[in-house]
Amino acid sequence: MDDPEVTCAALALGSNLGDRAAILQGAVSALGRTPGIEVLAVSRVVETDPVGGPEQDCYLNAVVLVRTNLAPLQLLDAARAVEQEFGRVREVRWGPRTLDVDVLAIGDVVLETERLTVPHPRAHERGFVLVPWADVDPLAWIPGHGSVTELRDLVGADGVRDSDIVLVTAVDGGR
Ligand code: A4P
Ligand code: MG
Repeated sequence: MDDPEVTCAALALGSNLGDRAAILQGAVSALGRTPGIEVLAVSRVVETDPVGGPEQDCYLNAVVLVRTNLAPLQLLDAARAVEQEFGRVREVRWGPRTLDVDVLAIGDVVLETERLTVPHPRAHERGFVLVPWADVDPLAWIPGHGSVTELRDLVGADGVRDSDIVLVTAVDGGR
């Protein structure tokens, strides 16, 4: 952590198409293989009712904490590269997807550009984000909105259920 450009970031994973658990685990591993990203921890996996969009199946959601020396837009590009690896096709906004990787927060960075808004503009109001985020980082803070744990308690966990799926930070560690 001597490098002043290294920051911690939180990424949200969501999947509601295909082998959702395998896809989430593959995404964690792919993030860990990305140069400039180190996976620090992964939340428990929750099964969640879809929010918005067309009628669609339930999601699995999780939150990953990483340490990175990538600039914010590079981190977004890395997230999108991982989505692509799992065949993500964007057709309908908020529609079903094999994998969604969103940037929730990057340290205390606040920025709004055409391609990237940080913190994620809807993270503070979504149980499917706040429940796993508070689980993996109870002291997390969303700039401009407050404590993730307090926001989770405020928003509640309607439509968010525990699953027995456990993700690990590295499945192919050392290989
Ligand atoms: N973008 C801007 N800021 C960010 C950011 N912080 N992280 C831009 C990621 N992307 C960001 O995203 C649309 C555009 O947002 C991109 O061009 C990117 O440059 P997308 O991933 O292409 O499309 P999307 O995910 O369908 O749209 P959006 O608005 O990101 O949707 P959300 O807010 O991610 O919601 N219900 C449950 N239960 N679980 C879910 O995971 N996910 C969604 C998607 C809806 N309902 C859900 C879930
Ligand atoms: Mg998205």
